[in-house]
Amino acid sequence: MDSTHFRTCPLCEATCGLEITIRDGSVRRIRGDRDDVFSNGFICPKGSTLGTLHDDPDRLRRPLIRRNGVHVEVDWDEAFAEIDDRLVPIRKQHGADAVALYLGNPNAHTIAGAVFGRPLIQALATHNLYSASTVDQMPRHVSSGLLFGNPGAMAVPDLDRTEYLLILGADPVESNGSLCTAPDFPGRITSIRQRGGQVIVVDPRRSRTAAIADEHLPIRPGTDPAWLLALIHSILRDDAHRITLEHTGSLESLRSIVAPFTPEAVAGFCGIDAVTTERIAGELSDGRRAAVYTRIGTHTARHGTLSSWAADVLCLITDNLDTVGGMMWPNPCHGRPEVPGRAPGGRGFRTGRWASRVSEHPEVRGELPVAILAEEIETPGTGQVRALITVAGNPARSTPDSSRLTAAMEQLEFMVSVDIYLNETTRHADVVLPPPSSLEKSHFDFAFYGLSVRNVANYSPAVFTPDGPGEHEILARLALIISDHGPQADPELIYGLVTSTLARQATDLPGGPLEGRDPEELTSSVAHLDPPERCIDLMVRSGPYGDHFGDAPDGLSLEKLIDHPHGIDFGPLEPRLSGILRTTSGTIEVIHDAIVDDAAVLATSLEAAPGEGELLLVGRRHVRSNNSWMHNLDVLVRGRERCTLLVHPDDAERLGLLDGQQALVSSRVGQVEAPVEITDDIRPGVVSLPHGWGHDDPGTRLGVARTRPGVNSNLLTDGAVIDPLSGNAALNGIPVAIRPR
Ligand SMILES: Nc1nc2c(c(=O)[nH]1)N[C@H]1C(S)=C(S)[C@@H](COP(=O)(O)OP(=O)(O)OC[C@H]3O[C@@H](n4cnc5c(=O)[nH]c(N)nc54)[C@H](O)[C@@H]3O)O[C@H]1N2
Ligand SMILES: Nc1nc2c(c(=O)[nH]1)N[C@H]1C(S)=C(S)[C@@H](COP(=O)(O)OP(=O)(O)OC[C@H]3O[C@@H](n4cnc5c(=O)[nH]c(N)nc54)[C@H](O)[C@@H]3O)O[C@H]1N2
Ligand code: SF4
Ligand SMILES: [Mo]
Repeated sequence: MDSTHFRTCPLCEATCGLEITIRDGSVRRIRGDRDDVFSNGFICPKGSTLGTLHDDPDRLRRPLIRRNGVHVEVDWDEAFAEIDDRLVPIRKQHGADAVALYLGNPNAHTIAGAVFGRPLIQALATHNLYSASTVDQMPRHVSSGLLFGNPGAMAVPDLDRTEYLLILGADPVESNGSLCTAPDFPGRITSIRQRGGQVIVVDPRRSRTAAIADEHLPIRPGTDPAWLLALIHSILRDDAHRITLEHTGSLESLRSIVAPFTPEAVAGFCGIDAVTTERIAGELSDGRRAAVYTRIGTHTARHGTLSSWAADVLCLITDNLDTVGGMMWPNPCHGRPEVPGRAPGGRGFRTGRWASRVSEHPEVRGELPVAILAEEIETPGTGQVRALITVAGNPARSTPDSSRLTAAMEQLEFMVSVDIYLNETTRHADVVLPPPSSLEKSHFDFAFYGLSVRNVANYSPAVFTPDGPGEHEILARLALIISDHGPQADPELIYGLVTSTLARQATDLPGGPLEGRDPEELTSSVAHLDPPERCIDLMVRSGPYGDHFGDAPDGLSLEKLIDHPHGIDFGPLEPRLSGILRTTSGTIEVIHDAIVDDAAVLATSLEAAPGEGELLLVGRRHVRSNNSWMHNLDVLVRGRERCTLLVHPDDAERLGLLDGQQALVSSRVGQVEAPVEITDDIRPGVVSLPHGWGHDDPGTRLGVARTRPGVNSNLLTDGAVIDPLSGNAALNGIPVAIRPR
């Protein structure tokens, strides 16, 4: 007997609906759910592999303990007891900072990561908190924090209504989009053109996204902020009479920030001529609905925050921020409901409340840059990192100068990893705790409904029953061990804490729909549910579309979500600036010393024209890959080698490289050997290697990945190059030298 299950794909940010057919306890077929209110049947090659992932014999089902260098399977009690025996004493003897935590990307895709990571962070109370955010989107949190006082409120392009989309450093045809949740992003780009709009892609490589756009501008890597400032410069010069910035003085200060960045001055630096820059500035400001979308290529750069800030300021001065077809903010169903009549504003945004011990990098959102984790492990002294917990992360492949971090991990006194594979990172762990597979977990996209191009919601129950603890229980038990409650403590202690906090947030919101209600009434009405579901129900019922625990009986609840397996659509985005503003002034705050100073630093490099023979390394993604961790599925890795070094024919000739030949690529920090793929899709002077490969380390359990290992591009990226405003690593525009092997 077949049974059919509908669920949201948890693998990337696109949140596609899947239709999963089960027969005799295993997955027969996965296809796109045609009735999904948001994805309408769209699926990519990864979405259909959830069954293969679930069945992968290398996926860990039982905890591992490393004994004499070899990982052996143990039962859950033994694994938690080992952590209690070895981790707690380190913390007691050397203090809270001696234990570091690294949270990887899939935490944004699990309920456990969204809700039960917080108690673990609180229990650890360490300054050594790291995550994939500082090799990813932290610049955009900071620019949103500076401009709107709200680092969580990152504006997204209103894809379905814009008439002009300027994309910098993103390749959504491969990645399916990021910080912009839009299933079938490629289709939505094509629709912009079909309704008469234009799409411009700025990328050193003619990506597949560039190939379906109206225009491709092959910019020199690392120079986007200069070009964006030149666009602002051009608009202020021509259209200043139309621009109203609320803060008197902002316009003059903005003018002085962009003064050095004339379209002429940046032309040689960026590789985009002044006429083109002036034209794009004109198109952005001629009154059409336009959005400026920046992503990985611009964020993972030395001036990532400045780029992200400039992109939003461009939209602000052209009346394309918080307007239909411009950059807008979603109103997620689990978010804080808007309170009518409440004055906009809040406590503002601050970084640098503390600094890292060795290089004194400021904290940002409670985190330190992951690029400095290695030095915090290596450098002796009070606060030295002696133990590490990783949850859903592979920093040995995803962070810069990873050979240094790998060596540092060997030096740790103790390491725990919560992960489904024994890979390049978790092989260093003394204890590995495997959560259930995706199909054994329920799913709800806490992270992505706040970044989505429509306001939607979908809840997916688990398809299979796990035979071990859920990921939320693993995190809860870790938090209890850290806080010295021991390995046998009841995780209900943590669940209770989490739900009562959520309930109190709802009942304490001044003017909110549940103000004055008894938080215990709320928690007891969800008490019969599983812990993740209690949180979902609490949040959506108190949220903007919620049933408000009886006050709005037709409103949203978990039950209603369960009744709608294809999701619920709350409609297109609506202007809501006052709902997201948390600046102390209650207005958008454009000018900040940190921005002024960083633009001045950038201005000094405009003079330095590209050197003769310059070679800059950039990354790329492929639709059949997902960061470092889906290379163990034969269906995804079979076929043509994808971990290749893209080289322009002119460079290949100059360097004496032949197509298919191995090349030695070296940077300040390391060297790799990769096969050359000659293509005029890449700008001369730029080479590209994807990240997340290099699966030939000893001691891993990745039988398929090992046969197609590829090389680790983060052996070349330089941990010393960090955006000082956000702590984000620069992973693109890395100077390299190349020679044939
Ligand atoms: N050079 C270069 N480096 C990059 C990038 C780049 O563009 N270029 N991109 C950066 C970006 S954007 C990111 S987000 C980071 C990613 O950095 P990481 O998050 O450190 O790396 P991932 O490869 O996503 O590893 C995810 C890990 O989670 C495990 N996992 C998968 N599903 C689950 C689950 O449900 N629960 C648990 N507990 N574990 C799970 C996988 O086995 C894997 O070990 O890499 C960054 N690194
Ligand atoms: N298939 C697949 N999908 C994924 C992932 C994956 O690994 N594989 N990872 C997921 C994650 S964690 C994330 S964060 C997103 C990322 O999603 P995207 O931001 O779309 O990331 P990429 O596809 O790497 O595209 C980055 C582009 O930036 C270009 N670039 C490099 N340097 C520069 C520069 O200096 N300036 C400009 N303008 N462009 C530059 C590169 O050539 C590349 O085409 O994708 C997510 N989706
Ligand atoms: S695009 Fe992303 S969410 Fe959609 S099926 Fe592919 S991996 Fe899953
Ligand atoms: Mo990412």
